[in-house]
Amino acid sequence: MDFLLNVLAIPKDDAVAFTFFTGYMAMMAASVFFFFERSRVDGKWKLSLLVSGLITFIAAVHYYYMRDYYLATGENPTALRYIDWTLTVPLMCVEFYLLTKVAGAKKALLWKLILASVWMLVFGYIGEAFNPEGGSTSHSVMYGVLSTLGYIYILYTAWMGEVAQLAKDSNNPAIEKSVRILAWFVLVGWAIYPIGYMCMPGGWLNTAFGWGSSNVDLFYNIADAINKIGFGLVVYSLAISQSKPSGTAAA
Ligand SMILES: *C/C=C(C)/C=C/C=C(C)/C=C/C1=C(C)CCCC1(C)C
Repeated sequence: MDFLLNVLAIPKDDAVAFTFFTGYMAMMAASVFFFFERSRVDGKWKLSLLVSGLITFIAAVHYYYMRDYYLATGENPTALRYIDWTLTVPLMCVEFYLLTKVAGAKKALLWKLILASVWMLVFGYIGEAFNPEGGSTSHSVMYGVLSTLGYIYILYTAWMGEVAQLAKDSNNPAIEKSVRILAWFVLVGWAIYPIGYMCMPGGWLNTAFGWGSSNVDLFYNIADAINKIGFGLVVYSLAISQSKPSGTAAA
């Protein structure tokens, strides 16, 4: 084990570095899986699977660099993190849109979700990147709250708003169920991110429990693996269940 950690340049007691490495591996493996399985689903599902693979692939590339950045500086790779999210969170909105398109989802819905996610991320970035030296509680709370407004909008849309309504109108129990599972991911899985955010200097969990800023990355890395791969797998199993079986003739 020591030798392995040496080869990977991961300090022995550094759980954060370890999650950067395993996160990278998991995202890469998931991408290969989604890209290959794309050929097994019916035409109308291929775009959804491509998007699933792009989400994990974009994350994999960022994890490769974030891991290096973290090992070299010992600091949070905040800019890389937010570039990753600014690309991948809107793509997760695209997944909602593609699933509800069968019930007539309009482009306007997609843009509203994308706008809300960009809102959420811009204020989250300001909160983290411009946190004054030593940390400021008022700064982190103010931008955390602003960011949360965008999060609540997405949450509302997925559970009670347009997305939920369209899923119902699809008259397809499988689509309704999948949209509901994705909504659960947004409610539970996405809620891990604000926990990480509050570990930065001056954040509530930092001042209350002394949780240091390396926990920011720990929470973000765990949340990313759950949400990005989880979202993709939900879409994948729906697509497989709605596709005609093929290749039985060869048996
Ligand atoms: C693949 C990446 C995903 C799904 C990232 C999601 C990020 C969030 C839901 C972040 C939310 C935040 C708040 C609700 C408040 C504090 C600042 C953020 C940006 C961490």
